[in-house]
Amino acid sequence: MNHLDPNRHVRGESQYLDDVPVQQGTLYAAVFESPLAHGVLRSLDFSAALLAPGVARVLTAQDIPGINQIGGIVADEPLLAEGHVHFRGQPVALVLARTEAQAHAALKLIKVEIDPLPIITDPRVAAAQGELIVPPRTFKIGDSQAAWASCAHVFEGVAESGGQEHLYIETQGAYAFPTEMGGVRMISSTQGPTAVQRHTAHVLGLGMHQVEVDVTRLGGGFGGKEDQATPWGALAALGAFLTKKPVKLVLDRMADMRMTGKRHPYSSDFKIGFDADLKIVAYEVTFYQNAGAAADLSPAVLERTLFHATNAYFIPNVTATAFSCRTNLPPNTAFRGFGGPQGMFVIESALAKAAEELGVPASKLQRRNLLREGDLFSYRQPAEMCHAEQAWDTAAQQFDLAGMRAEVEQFNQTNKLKKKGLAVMPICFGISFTKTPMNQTRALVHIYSDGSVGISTGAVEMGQGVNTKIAQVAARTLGISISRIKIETTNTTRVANTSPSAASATADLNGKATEMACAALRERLLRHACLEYTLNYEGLEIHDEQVLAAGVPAETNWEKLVSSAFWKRVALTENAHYATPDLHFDATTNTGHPFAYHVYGTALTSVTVDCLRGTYTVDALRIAHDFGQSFNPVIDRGQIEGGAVQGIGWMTMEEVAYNAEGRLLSNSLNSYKIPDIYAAPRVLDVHFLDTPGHPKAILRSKAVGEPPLMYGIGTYFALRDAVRAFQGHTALPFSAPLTPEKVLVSLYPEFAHEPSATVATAN
Ligand code: LUZ
Ligand code: MOS
Repeated sequence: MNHLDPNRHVRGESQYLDDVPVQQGTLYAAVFESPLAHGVLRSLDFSAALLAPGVARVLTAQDIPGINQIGGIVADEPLLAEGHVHFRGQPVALVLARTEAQAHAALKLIKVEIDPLPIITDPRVAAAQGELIVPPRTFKIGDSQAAWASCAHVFEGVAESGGQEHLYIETQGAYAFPTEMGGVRMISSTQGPTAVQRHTAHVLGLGMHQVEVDVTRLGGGFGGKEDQATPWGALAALGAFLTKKPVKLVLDRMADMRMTGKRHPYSSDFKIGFDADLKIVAYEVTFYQNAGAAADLSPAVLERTLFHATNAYFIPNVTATAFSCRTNLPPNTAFRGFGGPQGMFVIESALAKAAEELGVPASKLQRRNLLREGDLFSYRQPAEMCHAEQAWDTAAQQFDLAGMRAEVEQFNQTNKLKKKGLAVMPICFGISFTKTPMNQTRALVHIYSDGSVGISTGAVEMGQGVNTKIAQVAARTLGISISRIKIETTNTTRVANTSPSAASATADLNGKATEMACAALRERLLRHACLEYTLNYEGLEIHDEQVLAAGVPAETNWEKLVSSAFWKRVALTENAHYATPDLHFDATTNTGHPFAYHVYGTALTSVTVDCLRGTYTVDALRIAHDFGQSFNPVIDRGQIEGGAVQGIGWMTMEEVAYNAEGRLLSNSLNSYKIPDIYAAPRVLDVHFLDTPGHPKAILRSKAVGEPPLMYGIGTYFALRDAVRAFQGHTALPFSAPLTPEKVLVSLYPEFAHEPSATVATAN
């Protein structure tokens, strides 16, 4: 079974937001952004813009009929700036014009006066000034403070990881239409149709029933459209509501890069202690998250950092504290892994530091401290059906870790100007929204009287293949061919109150709801078949084996059965609700059972560094991954490959750079580089671990969206290994991304200057 969509994509038949035929009378919107990162909004003069060719209206906060607020977890984010501006790129006004070019031309005629205020871009500076989004959180198990005394070895350090631009191929946008009842209907490129609906309703002062959001598919999301599709949807809807004309708003690439948030950069302090056997006794870590100028999803991202602070290791004494720090940057947001990768980078740095100081391979410390069945995480959920050691040992055997290591050492002994490095990266990632109530969804399944089937769920297709998986689940459960099944658009009027397609949980949640609805329909059809064909079987339990045994006439098929059920007035539509069972979490004690299950795996990474130029190649990435019982190995392998390469990008070449004024320097693809085919690993092997899967995973096929991103962290440590092989094992800072520029400086620390922004300036 392949992914159902790529043939259509390649032929250009797939419809994205910008492919929707434009209705006559459509107005195009362009956003006027704050040119300063912090200040008091003194005046806004758009009189000249109003007179410009084609301009229909200019909207500001004063035009909002409902409330000027789109904050989710914290109500701290206006749709359009009012009184103050808090980041460069913050939406201040919306121009509506007859063409896109006219709308953009009019932006240049708007004059704004802002009294500047001090700008903070560093999370530690923000924390020192008490600029926190929410109060700090601490996850604690055991007593790390008391444990230091019993440690044979203690190491401390600092680790920093950078931001990451989502760079979905389709930029943010929405197309809104006024409806006859005074509401709006819109097409939005969002992972969270309900979030767009809810906030738009608030902004317009309407009930949610007056706002319909429809999503066919996205050209990528990666978390960037979990919360941050909302402003563009609400702005387009505001325009349509006020002008009674269709309004289309699509961000161009540079506007998208400037105005939207990214992965959160973190700066963290760690302290780790071992006993004489090199078992980890205690770990203390403090995370400073750069949240940007508003909460967005930062508190939830912060929480997942704490959940994953110990990665795949068992540590009996942990104190992990996290600060969400308010800075004058665009609000940072969800990005594949959702804070988990940032937490894992720090524990891996701590282990690397310990290994370097002790003079032992990091892999020895890593392997010795892997989670085992029943071990408790700091939040008191036990590791159940734990495959951490199995993943490690399988990877080591399957891919000959010892042989890879020997090859690296051999190479390094015989080469002076090129060095190889190696790292092992185990992962453990919790599956479920950490906010328990979000783990629910619904599926609406229609069987049409001709036997064809239409399915609506809360799942948004963004290239990850969730529609294919849902169709497979339905085909299996109903016992029909996939060609009879259509997955409908994601629409708030068919499936309401949905969680975003996020947290790797979309196929599990919506697949389970689909399975439930299809199972109910199948049961009903079997019951009908018994009545039709086996009336003599009194008191028959309705199971398909028995129905078959009961001798359904050979000429009966699915179409005939459905048709006869219809004529007997049997209901052929079913709506099922699925909520992941047995989840709970107490945010006052930070304990509970927040995850349905965990996903495990191990990656081996080898790299070669050119020690004259600082450039490098990833020679091999070899992964043993816990898929459970994959029912679509093509899609699942694709997720592992794509996620791992995206993680390598975050750790190596993707450098989000702002200057001290809060201006994005890496504002285009000239200055922001993501991995291309040349940067991808030369060899990328994926081994499917033999694991049973989990009953809470759809058809026992475990979630695959986010976990593989963290394999990319191994590349950072492999590069570090190679650099140290060259320059004689001096201390290096733990600072990602490890760009070629940084590698070069690390190779020749004696020539290092103060680090400066390494990217080209903006145009
Ligand atoms: N979104 C969210 C997420 O709201 N809660 C989560 O736990 C989560 N995890 C990963 C990605 N998105
Ligand atoms: Mo996501 S980071 O699961 O939208």
